[in-house]
Amino acid sequence: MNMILQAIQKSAIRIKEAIDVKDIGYSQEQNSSGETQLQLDIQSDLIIEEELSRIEGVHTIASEEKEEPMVLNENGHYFIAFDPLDGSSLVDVNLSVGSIFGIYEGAFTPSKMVASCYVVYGPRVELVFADEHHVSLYLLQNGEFEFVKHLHLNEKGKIMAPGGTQQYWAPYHKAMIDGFFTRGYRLRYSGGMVPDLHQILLKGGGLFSYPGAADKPEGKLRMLFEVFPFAFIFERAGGKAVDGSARVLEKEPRHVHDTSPCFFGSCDEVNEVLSVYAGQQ
Ligand code: AFP
Repeated sequence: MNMILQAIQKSAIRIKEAIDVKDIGYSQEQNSSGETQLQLDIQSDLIIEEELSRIEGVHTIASEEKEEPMVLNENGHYFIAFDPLDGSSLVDVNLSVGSIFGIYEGAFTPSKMVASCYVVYGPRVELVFADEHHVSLYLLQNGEFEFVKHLHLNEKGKIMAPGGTQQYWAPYHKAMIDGFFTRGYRLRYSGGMVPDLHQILLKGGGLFSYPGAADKPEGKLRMLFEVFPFAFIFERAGGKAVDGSARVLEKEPRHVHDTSPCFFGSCDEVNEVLSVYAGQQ
């Protein structure tokens, strides 16, 4: 597992360098050698693939940037699913983005998940790694990720990150979100799930929601690449992660790119989601 964490740290440093170059995002320009310049999220995908393919213990990888999983080592036993650069559209407007990893033993199924990790590329580069025992925060300092502290969620928070297109929200969902704001919760939504969930974790609580809605009944966020890794982290930090009626880690995607409605947060807020949604069943 240490080799995987080191490979993720090396990838993060290389992706940060890629983000910092002048020509970013959706350029299709040709460089001086006549090669087409790659988009940042595809560049990030290749960086991670390169670093993970050096580890014999990694059997299969799956990327949000690729249609199908890729077998690297038949003798390996780790299965790693990742979103190389979530929110890449935000780089152009200089907002924080992130990389997300879910680490499994033997198969891409929540019951086989043994660790998860994400990196935030913001004013600083931070990494959060969760295993069975801890949720640990690391800060990139002088080319090294230094351990900072273990993260825990309080029972209740103060911030709200409500995703999805409001005009398509179910009326009971809108009433619930309005209810939180009426009780003084602060709006903290950037459009990037990594910095938004990172803020809730570091501030000790609150609620991130991306519900099913009229335009996207199954939500927008992908179970394997986005939802399961954060669910693993939030549960180990003492919070909850549900789809409105059940733990998201009890779901089985039929296809690697399947999405799910999702709610992450401290217990008090997620319990309110469960009771509001139960009233609609
Ligand atoms: P992009 O990768 O297309 O920028 O989407 C980012 C994201 O996957 C996630 O990070 C956000 O929470 C969510 O989508 C934002 O979705 P909306 O734009 O519908 O609010």
